[in-house]
Amino acid sequence: MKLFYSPTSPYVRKVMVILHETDQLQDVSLEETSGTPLAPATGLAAKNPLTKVPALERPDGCTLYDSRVICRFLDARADAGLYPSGARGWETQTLEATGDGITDAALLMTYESRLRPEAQQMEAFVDGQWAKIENACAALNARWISHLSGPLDAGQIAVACALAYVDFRHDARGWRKGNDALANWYASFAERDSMTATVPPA
Ligand SMILES: N[C@@H](CCC(=O)N[C@@H](CS)C(=O)NCC(=O)O)C(=O)O
Repeated sequence: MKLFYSPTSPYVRKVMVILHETDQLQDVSLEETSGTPLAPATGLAAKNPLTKVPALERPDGCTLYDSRVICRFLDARADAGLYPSGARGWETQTLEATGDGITDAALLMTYESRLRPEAQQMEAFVDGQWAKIENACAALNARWISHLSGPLDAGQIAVACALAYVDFRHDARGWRKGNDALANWYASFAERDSMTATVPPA
C-alpha cells in the first residue's frame, strides 16, 4: 500500500500512529505529497479528488481517504480493536470527532495566517476558531479524562495528534491553562513510542 503523506500533517499523524501501534508500518510505502488550497499537490487529484493528505492507495481496492476512513480500515485490517463496539464505541467516535474538530479549527487558523495576505486576514474568524478549541479542551478536561485514560483507542489518538498540532502551530495561545487533567493525560500519552516516532520536523 502507498500512503500519500506530509510529515507535518496532524491528520497523517493519526494514520502513522495507528500504523506504529498496530505493527503495519512495513506494509506501507510513504510518498511525500504536500499542498494547500492555493497550491494543490500535483498528481494527488487522481488519487483523492479533494487533493488532501492522507490518502491510502491499495493494490486491491480503491484509494481510501480521509484520515478517519484510513484509520478505521487499518484497525480492521489488524483486528486491533481501536474502534470498540457497544457504548464505548460511540464514545470513541465522538472523541475522534472532537480531536479532528480541534485539528480542523487549528488548521484554519494556520491557513488564515500563512495563506491569506495580511491585509485580508480576519481576527474575528481566527478568534472564533480558537474559541472552538478552548471549548473542546474544556469539555475534554471536564468530562473525558476517564475515557482518555482507558484502553488505547482511535479517539485518544485523534485527540493527542490534535493537541500536538495546536502545540506545533499555536503554542503561544496556551491550551493547557485551566486544563490540568488534560495536560497531564497528554504529557503521558505523548511519551508513547508511536507519538515520539511521529513528531513533525521543526
Ligand atoms: N478531513 C480530512 C482533512 C485532511 C486535510 O485537510 N489535510 C491537509 C493537510 S493537514 C491537506 O491536505 N490540505 C490541502 C488542501 O486543503 O488543499 C482528513 O481527516 O483526512
